[in-house]
Amino acid sequence: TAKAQQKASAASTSAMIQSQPTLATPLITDIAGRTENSVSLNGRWHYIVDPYETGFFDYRYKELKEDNPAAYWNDPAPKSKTDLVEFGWSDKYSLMVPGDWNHQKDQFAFFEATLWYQKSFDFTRKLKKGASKLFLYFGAVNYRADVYLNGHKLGFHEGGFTPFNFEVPDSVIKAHDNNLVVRVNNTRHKDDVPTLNTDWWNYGGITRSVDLVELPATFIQDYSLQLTAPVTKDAVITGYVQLNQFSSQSSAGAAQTPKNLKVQIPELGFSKVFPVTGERTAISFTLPRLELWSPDHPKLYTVTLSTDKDKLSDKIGFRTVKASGKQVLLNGKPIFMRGIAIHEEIPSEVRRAWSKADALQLLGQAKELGCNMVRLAHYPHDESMTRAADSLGFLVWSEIPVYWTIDFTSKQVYAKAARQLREMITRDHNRASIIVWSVGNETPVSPARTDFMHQLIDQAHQLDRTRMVSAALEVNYNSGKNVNEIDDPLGAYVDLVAFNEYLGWYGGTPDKCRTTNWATPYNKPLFISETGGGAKYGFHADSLTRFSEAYQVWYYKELVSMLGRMPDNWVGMSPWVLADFRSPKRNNPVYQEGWNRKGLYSDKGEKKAAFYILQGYYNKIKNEGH
Ligand code: GCB
Repeated sequence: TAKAQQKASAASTSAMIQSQPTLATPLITDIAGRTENSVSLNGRWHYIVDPYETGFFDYRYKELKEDNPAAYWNDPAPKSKTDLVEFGWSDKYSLMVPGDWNHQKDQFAFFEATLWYQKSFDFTRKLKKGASKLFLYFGAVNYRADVYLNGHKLGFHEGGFTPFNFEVPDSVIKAHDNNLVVRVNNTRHKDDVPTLNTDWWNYGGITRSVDLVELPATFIQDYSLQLTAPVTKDAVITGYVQLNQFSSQSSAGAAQTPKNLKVQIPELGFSKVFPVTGERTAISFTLPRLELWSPDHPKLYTVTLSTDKDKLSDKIGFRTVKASGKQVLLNGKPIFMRGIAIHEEIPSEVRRAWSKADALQLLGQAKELGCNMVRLAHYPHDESMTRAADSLGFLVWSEIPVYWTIDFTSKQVYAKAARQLREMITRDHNRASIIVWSVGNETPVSPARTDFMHQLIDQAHQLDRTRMVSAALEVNYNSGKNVNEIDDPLGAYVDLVAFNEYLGWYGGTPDKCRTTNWATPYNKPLFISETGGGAKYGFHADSLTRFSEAYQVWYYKELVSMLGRMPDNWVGMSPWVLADFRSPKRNNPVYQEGWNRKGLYSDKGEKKAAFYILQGYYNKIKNEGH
């Protein structure tokens, strides 16, 4: 069929793009657990602002050859005093990594172009040369990164919110004065993911950590350990451990491949050895007396994986989650999601969040609101966020930035979306907190879009069969009907039918909620992935006045009474949004000034009056046992 063909060609496009040598090598899971052999490259980096791409193209706008001395990735030191050099690095021009460039200097507030980063570093090998591999790992760079070490191009990566790594050849690294240069470009393009138009700030730069990681030649590339079933008797854990390379016993490289893999959970006195059966070894074992992970009891176990060559540790929580009929079952019991949507931003400092401290601040605010769930909108957040959610006991919705009107007819765009999906899942598929992978937000219904989204859903299911897959759908909430049906055709493929509604904010006033009801024809759990209205903190007027705190209070009060009439498959919500956030689309000069004001916290962290309405509601339903 046409669909199958489209599917096959999308898959082969993505396979082709993946195998291009200039792209990142397969992602390594659990860089956080590899600290022993890794060197952080965070800190001050030099920069050059290059809106004309002078460091990349010659004056005829042809890409500079790798060894051209005018290319910014090469050493700018003149060889003799007659040499003409028109670029260089100076401490006078430096930026912190990680960190978006926008907040670091006023001149970069609106910058959307190319900026080059440079760092010199020394490197002391810890493992034996020839018996180890070296990788450069980037937590995220928005949007495109071209990475050069000592004049040699390691590769490039596109996508601003997912990690990537490049192998560093032994021939390239030096003991002293390594010259690492990254060309970062955050220009928006129609055929990127996200596309030209979003309701958030396009922060640019090396926004997450950079590490140089040394691993044994044969190392543990990826693993997944999940509680499968049953949860009442002995817990069954299944999954896999994947090595970066495997040589069958008959081939020449046999000596490279470890024979066994060991899985240990010291706290449970568990230790088991599995024979390595290929690049990916299936793992299955039972654990008596396992304490399950849940928001009320976010129990994590230190799990150690080792071969005779490699060893790593991770902190993993074990739980099951699935959509079943009208409910979402966590560890076999129905759960209700008291959620909130969060952007990856520290609004008081007008910057991207990235650190553990940032994650604790945002999740701490969500805790105070009474939440047990967060929707990480609209792109994967830093790994410190999902790790903090694991340890604090939040359920997490994690999403790729397939947002609004990306080009659903393009195979290249599909490949970009699919790669980000794979990177998101590979990084975080051992986080107990994550219960939903979302493949997008408010995508406009059309046959091309539904095929595109359906393929992403299939791919997410293939990559991870242990979690729900969803997408935030749109619904016409101004239809005037008293039952609004969430009947988007994508509902047939998602596990959780999720929709955004702004009844009483976009069009009409909140009293519209009094006559509106919600339903879906799909026999699946129903989730409100967004709802909210704006208010400027400290603006007090009557409740009919837009942007007043009283209007937002009214919105939330009407919402709460409407929720009393939700159908019995309603399993929770994540209102929009935790805190005011920067958006170039919000230009009311009195109340917005470049901020989306739908936060329950202001940009300074003050609680708006509506905060207490939602908090009161969450506390009430929690006390009722939800
Ligand atoms: C939405 C979008 C979200 C916007 C929000 C708004 O539906 O999903 O990204 O920020 O509405 O405030 O309009």
